[in-house]
Amino acid sequence: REATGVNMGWDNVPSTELEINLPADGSILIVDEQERVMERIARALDDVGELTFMSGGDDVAERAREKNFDLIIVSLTMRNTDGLRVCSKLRSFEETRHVPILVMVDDGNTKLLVRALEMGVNDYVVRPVDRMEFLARVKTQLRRKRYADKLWENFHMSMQLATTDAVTGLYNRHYLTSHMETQIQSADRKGKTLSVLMMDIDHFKRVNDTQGHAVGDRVLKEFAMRIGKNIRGVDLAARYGGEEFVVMMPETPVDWALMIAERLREEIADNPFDVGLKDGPLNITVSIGVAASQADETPSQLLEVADKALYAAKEGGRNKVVV
Ligand code: GH3
Ligand code: MG
Ligand code: MG
Ligand code: MG
Repeated sequence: REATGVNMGWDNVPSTELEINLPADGSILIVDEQERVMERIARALDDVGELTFMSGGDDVAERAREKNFDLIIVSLTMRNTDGLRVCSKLRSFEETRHVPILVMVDDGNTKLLVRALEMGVNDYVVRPVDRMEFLARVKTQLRRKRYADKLWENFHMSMQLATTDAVTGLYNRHYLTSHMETQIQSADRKGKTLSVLMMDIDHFKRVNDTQGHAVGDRVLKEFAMRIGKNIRGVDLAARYGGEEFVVMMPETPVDWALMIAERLREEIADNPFDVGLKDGPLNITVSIGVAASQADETPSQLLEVADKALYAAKEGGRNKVVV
């Protein structure tokens, strides 16, 4: 899980109807040194999920880092403190920090229990364990884990919607300009140039008018793919407007950017777009304006220079690159 400013700690997940309705099953890791106890747990949790047993030690946390368990049950005994050590390790790794932990503790061993709770374990049962209570607590933890996973997934999805364009999968304009600001500053500091390409598909309205909007969308998708194939991993491609795209190229002198723009223009003009039309592939061309950053420039100033160059490319007859 990536670190974010949002606290997705499942302890803060409210009990809601949604949570109640979620299925209470999942993969459970059980850490106990006594075979007899393990057998009893296996019987109690028979229908609840996929069970894995380990007898303790440092491999426990390593194993949990590899496999995404939904719950880890750890036995704390008076005999050794290995269980506590396991809990502490689980809480220290990024991959296992959010996995719920349920500890089993001997009656009267409050000291050990308090230490475990302070470490951030989520729930406990006291030995001798009541089977029904145990089952109920396990199911609650599994349900809450499901709910937390769901929230996390939704959060990621909305983050993605906020940064990318649904038609092309490229970054959106807002994401581009917010990153460009820091990129220009970083280029200034290093004494390098940030270059941008501003492109606009030529006569795109004709595509829509003659082939329909759906085909137009397919052209936009294919166009985005062509961009992706012609830029480096460090470059950032964004859909800037309807049929306008911008590529931001860090640490790129303007003549390199010009070369890449020319290569892209040519590739598009020479290879018609196969968008599933029975008349065959469509001829598409693009006009591109190139600009390089100056010290203290804002993203909108830089983009305006690129836009002027793009306008000149259109005026010059389209299917051209102008710097
Ligand atoms: P030019 O060569 O001057 O750029 O001509 P053009 O026809 O490409 O330019 P214009 O700006 O007049 O038209 C752009 C068209 O892009 C108009 C609009 O309907 C279309 N368009 C904008 N966004 C979308 C979209 O998401 N899907 C589709 N299919 N069309 C879009
Ligand atoms: Mg346009
Ligand atoms: Mg236009
Ligand atoms: Mg256009």
